[in-house]
Amino acid sequence: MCLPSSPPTPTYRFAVVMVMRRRQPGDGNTRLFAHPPSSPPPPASFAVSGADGGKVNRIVLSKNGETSQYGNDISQIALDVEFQTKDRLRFKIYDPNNERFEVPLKIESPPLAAADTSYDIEIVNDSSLRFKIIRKATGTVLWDTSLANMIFADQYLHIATNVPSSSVYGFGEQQHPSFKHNMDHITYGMYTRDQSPKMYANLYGVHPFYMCIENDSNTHGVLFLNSNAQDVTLNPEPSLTFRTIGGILDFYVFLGPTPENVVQQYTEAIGRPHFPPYWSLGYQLSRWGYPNIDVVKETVKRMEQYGIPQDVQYGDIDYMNHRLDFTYNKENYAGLPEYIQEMKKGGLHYVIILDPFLTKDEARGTYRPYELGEQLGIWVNNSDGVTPAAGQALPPGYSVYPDYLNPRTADWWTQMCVEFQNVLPYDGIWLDMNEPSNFLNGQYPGCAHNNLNYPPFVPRISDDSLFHSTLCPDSKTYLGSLYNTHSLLGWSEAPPTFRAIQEATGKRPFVLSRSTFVGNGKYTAHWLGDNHALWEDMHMSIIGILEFNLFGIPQVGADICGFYFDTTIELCLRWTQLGAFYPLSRNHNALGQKEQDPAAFGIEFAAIARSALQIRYSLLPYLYTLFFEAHVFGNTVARGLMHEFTADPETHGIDTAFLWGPALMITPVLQEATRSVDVYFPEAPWFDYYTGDKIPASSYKKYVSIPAPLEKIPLFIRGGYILPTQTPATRTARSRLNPFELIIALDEQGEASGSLFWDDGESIDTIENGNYFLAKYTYSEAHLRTRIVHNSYQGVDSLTYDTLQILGVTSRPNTVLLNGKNIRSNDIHYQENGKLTIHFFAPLGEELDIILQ
Ligand code: MIG
Repeated sequence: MCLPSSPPTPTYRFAVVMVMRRRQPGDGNTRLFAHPPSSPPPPASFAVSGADGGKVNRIVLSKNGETSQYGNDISQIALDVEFQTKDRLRFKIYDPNNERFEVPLKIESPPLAAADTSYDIEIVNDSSLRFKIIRKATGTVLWDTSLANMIFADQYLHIATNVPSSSVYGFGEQQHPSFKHNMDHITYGMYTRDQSPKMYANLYGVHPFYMCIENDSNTHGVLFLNSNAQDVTLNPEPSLTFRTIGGILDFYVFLGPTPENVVQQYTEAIGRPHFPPYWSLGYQLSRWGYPNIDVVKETVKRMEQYGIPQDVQYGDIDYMNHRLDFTYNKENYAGLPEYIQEMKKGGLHYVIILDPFLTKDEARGTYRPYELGEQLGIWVNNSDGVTPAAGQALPPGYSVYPDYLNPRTADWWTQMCVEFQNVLPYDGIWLDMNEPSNFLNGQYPGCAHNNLNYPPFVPRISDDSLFHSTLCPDSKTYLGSLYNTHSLLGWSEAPPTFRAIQEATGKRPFVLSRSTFVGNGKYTAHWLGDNHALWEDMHMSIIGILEFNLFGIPQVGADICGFYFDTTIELCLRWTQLGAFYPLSRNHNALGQKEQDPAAFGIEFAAIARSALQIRYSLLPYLYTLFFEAHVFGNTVARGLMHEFTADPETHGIDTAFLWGPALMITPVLQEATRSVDVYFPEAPWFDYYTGDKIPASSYKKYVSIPAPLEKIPLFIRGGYILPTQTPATRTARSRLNPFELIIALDEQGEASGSLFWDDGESIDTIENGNYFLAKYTYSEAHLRTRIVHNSYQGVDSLTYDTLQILGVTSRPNTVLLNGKNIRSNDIHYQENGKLTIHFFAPLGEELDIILQ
């Protein structure tokens, strides 16, 4: 078998010179042998050491062929295979004689090799030196590469592998037409870039992570931990070809076997998503180009007048003075601090934008953030390592770039943000332009001709340039040349910003970042960048949201109604309905475009927007519980249908619908002038969210046309689940005090289960400190029971339940007992479609016992 790769015929070989093998608990079933048995015996130097302890299998390879295409081949390289956990394997190919750049992301792994691993490795000592990773349970080969065909040169590293199926997802950040990848020789570049989403182009973040559903529906994931400019090609064999221009080949494989397990294992390694403040799950309103504070006030006011839910108002660069970080415009935005205080009283939160560049050209003595930073010497420097790199960005004059990889920079930034809280009492921070963006190509006076700025090979990235709209790769950061660290700058801005909000507000941070890298979800949310007000972009947003859930950044959304271009009423209406179900629900608009907040189009539009957002607000207890599970267990929040119905291949290609957790299916209208949606119903009981009607079993595994008049986004609840909800309000501060309801959607056995996580919504580390409430609900044999798993949040004492909605009930019960007492029959409503509504009153903090007889 021949591996598809480019170049197809390698001009060199590696030979095994040594295998070091250490015995370990997991050894029992691990194969490391020459295969096929008929192959010639290994060379004398091929030896297996029998030392005990340790968890690394090491093979050292030496090159015995010709120089590869781009020269500077490393003559000896090592492959370390680490059995990190039962379901996680790491293999790392590096230069054992010289240190090369490695991504500074700490992935913890136990000191001893894992026992009873779900994987095997196999190395075939023939001329192609195949290295395979095998799922033990099924024998499926998850990874299959020829080490002999690999290229490991100083500025060109190339490795290819067969993958067991073409249901491949992930790799970011790019825009592409389907969630499930097209594998017809498609190449994705990865290098952070200020780039409005454009098909196949490398965008703001870098996530070299993919997930693959094997043919028997087991699923695995793979991280290629590398931050250099790189690309990956998806080939029809199916296979993948990775090319990068630096660092090492460092791979982590996650065995799943379900898609959710893969993401749990991935986020266990790279860091679990942060737990967002409750208010940040409310509706967020933003725009670039509020000319002054009065327009902001009018906008907020008309939202209130129409009763449209809103929790967050943003300040884009308009609030700044001269677009300078840590300033505000005292003319156009006079009174902003007072207005923020007023918003807070009304339950609104204010999030400010900050950019990762500071002008060096303000008059001396007037711009302290720059002057202090200059004194501390904390900027990204030119190649000399001493003079600051000066680009041109939003502020007037030339700007310098904080090198957040430097701990002193991080401290300075934290301090600046904390001090600025005394000026503008913001609640959250929006990190823009942190790719980092520069309006020049390279800093002043341009990039020198050397092998960092002009490497022999440039991966498939826009403009074939490493410095287009950013700084020169030979610039120096704390951890070395930007050549290696460019895609990590935005990532490194996240922790000090997170810390700053904690220090400044004493509350749980909300940070929204444009540039992201592996592990960003621990600190930030993400929005999908500068999209366009086009129907196509609305569809693409679903793909982006599902992908970022795979990347461990579940709090993600796109600019609702579109950033560039003027939106249209119908598009904005449909997008508001869809956006009501983004994990991060934010309407944002570009400078110069006409207004598009949901109160801008008059009363009819406002009513429809209000009803969609009221559904969101009523479901927030369910959404918040999903975020709790994401933070603690690493689950996704928004997930593709294939996460839940992996064995149904039809779901693998669906990206026009998605789920919140396991139980709520969202099926938006994505086309103009369309009043129905073709909904695919995987095999499960489904109930219409609005009516409680049960979808007939004859519709399972079929596309069914569901009416979707303008005022409605079709939604379905999956039988077997219990969703906690709450009467909505226009602010979460108020909705959080309202009565709770349980929606109990029964499965075919008449059973359902679910849970509710609750806390004060804003304190730091409530989960870690145990200051929360957690209830589990189970319903079976017409009997609902609550088990309070944890009850240490006093705020629960004033909260109540007032309604149960049970879907899929076969007949009207004669009596309903609540903790042994009859519920008045007036409070029990049964509909012919099997929806039973029960009104009652019970404290949230006490266990419920409800029996239908
Ligand atoms: O050069 O701050 O993606 O959301 O409105 C534009 C102004 C800089 C880009 C962000 C966009 C934001 C805009 N920013």
